[in-house]
Amino acid sequence: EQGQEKWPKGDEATWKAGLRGVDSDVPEITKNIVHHVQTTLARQAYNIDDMGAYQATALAVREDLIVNWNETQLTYTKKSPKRAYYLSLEFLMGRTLDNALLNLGMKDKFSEGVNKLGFNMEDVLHSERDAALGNGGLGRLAACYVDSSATCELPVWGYGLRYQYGMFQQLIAPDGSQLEAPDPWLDNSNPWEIPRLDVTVDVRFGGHAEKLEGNRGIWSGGQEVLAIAYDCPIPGSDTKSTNNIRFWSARPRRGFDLQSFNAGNYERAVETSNSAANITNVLYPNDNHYAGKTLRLQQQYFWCAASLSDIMRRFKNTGKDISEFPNLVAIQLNDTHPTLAIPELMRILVDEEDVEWNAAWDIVTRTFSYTNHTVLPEALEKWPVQIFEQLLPRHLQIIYDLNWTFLQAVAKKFPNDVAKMERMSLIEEANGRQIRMANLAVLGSFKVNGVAELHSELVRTTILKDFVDFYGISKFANVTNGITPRRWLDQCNPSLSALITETLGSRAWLKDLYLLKGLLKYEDDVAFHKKWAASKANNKQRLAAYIKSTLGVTVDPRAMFVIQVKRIHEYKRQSLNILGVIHRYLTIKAMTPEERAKVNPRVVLFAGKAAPGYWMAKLIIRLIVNVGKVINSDPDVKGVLTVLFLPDYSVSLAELLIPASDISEHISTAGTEASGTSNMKFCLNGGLLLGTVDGANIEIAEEVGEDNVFFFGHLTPAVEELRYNHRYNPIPVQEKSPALAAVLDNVMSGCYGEASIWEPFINTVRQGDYYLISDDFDSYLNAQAMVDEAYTKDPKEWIKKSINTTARMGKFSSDRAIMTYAEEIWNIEPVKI
Ligand code: B1H
Repeated sequence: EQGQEKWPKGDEATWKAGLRGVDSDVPEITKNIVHHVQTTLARQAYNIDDMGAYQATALAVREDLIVNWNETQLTYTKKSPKRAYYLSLEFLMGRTLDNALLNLGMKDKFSEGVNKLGFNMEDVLHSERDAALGNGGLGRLAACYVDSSATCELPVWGYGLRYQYGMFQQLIAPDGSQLEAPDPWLDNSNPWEIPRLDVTVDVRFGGHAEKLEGNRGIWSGGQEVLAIAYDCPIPGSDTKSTNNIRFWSARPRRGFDLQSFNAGNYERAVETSNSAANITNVLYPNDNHYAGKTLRLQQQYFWCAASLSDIMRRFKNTGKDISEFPNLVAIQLNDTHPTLAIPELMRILVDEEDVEWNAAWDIVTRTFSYTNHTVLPEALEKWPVQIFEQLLPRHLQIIYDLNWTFLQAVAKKFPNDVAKMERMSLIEEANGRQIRMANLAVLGSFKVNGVAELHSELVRTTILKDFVDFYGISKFANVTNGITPRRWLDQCNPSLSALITETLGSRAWLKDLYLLKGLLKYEDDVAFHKKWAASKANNKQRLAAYIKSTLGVTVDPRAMFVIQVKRIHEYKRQSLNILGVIHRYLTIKAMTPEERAKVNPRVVLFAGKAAPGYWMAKLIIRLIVNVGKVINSDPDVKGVLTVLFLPDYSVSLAELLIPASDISEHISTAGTEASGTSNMKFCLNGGLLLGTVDGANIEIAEEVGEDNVFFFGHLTPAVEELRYNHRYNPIPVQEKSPALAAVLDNVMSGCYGEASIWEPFINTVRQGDYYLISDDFDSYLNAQAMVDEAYTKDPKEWIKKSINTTARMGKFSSDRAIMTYAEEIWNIEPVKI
């Protein structure tokens, strides 16, 4: 193609023009890609593959990010506005290249260059590995929030940990069980990080703490670990404003454990230096569950200490008096994971900055605010005093001193209420002494927020009720979660994004999501309906092709796609979904061929990871996989029902799945899912919602209209009594729901594998049924029947619902959420770059 002499890749002239020292009119961008191929990667046209093209492109884009980053940071330094810091142990970033190209508005230009060099942009983009430094919703929320703060031009930095191993890779064994493999995501080097080998902090562990007069202390001895900063630029959309996430990595300190070296104990010294670097080795893979591992506490302190030292250093550079700290710094605690920052700031102020105790506490409590993300008791962090004492002796003293004053105030306000004092104390005295991190977070913060209206109300009336009585209601707020429409529509759903832009006449909706309301004008427009449906069909085909290539299974894109993707957890009730699928299967099998022909064909898709130690969640995965195997190979339901578990759910897989849904399921037991954020992503992409009256589902229904969502199940206030009845007046499943009883019997009949495998799961439903499967089952089936009817009876009406859903999702932009944090909690303002 390229002439007589076969040039190996793309356009020969373009490649040559890009080489060092050659003048040409090839666009700068293209030249820069060639430059990186040639000099950074030391490769050439004849030995470069998609991965190399990705790396060279990323390195070129990185330069633009860094230029904007520098300008942004210089502006902040010059203007020294109040800044906010988002402390999160998780940032679930996913891929960066596509997002950066779109936010910089340079995707077309780069695609052109990449094409000229003989590559396809889609393939290049897919060569990037996900950065999976998070478990699920909490970590992805942090990633959406940094995108929005850059887009809204707010001076916000994130602080996190640079885990060597992110979220594990999920494999499914032949018997359907989940297997976990490590995720060495840094193996190919990461073009999106800037190592700051000069930005370091010494972090102490162990040793001993002495108390001096006036609550001051001295902490010495133990071992010190070095924290090294890695910066990750976060571009805003259509602005120069480029923020930062600073990730800390642990290194042994130089000259570390000198005593051992000197004593000739080289091996011991090397061992301890290894243990120091271990701190940032791995992300703990638990979602909504507290594990209580010593290394996790080390991670938390390492990260808090490094971040606070960095924030303090930056504050001091302004030359302001320490009493001004809260006027220039706001720190958001993403759940209780960074709560140690509270006693750490006390320690810095009192022990190192010579601030008097009460003045220090005043500074602390005007700096921090805390977001609660769950009311599940098993997720609340409580650290055994014993572990704490070993690692952080000075912080334990500080916590005791804070608790002493605090409990006196409680006793004064509520005299003779010993039970209340016990509940509010920072120390739990039962089952070994433990430090209650949520209580400490509330004590040290000026604002506490939940993540959806219902959840914030539950926080106020259940787990933090005593604190509301004590502090008054105004300390407790709600900020409903949001998602970034850049990644979760523009990037993941190009066909719908293009249709919206064409229809509304501009891309302004990407930064003001309420503008989507403009689509309502076309809710009955036949031509628009056609385009809307074509986009959905296109996304379903794209997903079907992925399923074919990864699982070898053919699914019919004309079938209704039903999707439930999220962490596997009993409270999220993937179990209810799969039991409902079995009911559907048995129902279809009992039909005549004529009846079967009238059934709405469905493809039911599951994906999600179970925590490696969460045995029941893993059993549920195994059940889903095995039920799928039986159903997918049964000729009686061929073309009518397909059930698949897609392995290794990730941000990138979500970007493929979400645009392809006709309906998605968000079916947690009422009152258990704090917010949910994938519910917002599905609805933004025109998928309808089937769910319980829980979390942000409620606010989504308020916005899109209750006739456009499919609600079912008991409401939150009923849950407690139902659980009580399960314990003390149990009714057999057979009486409550014959349909469910038949499904459970069917599972125990052995057709999906031996009954003994499933028995432990089936027993949780038959006895105890903590998550109320039996109470909600019939209502769930009923909602599914309504879905079928709506989908098959009037396709026009369904598309109209879909358009309405997308058009009314404006509230759920993370721009709205982050502006609420900025205005109502942090008191910070946008800074023009
Ligand atoms: C959420 C967590 C969580 N809530 C502990 N809590 C973790 C708790 O590693 N840990 O110890 C990790 C994660 N994650 C989720 O937060 C909620 O379940 C969702 O409903 C919510 O949408 C999301 C963001 O607010």
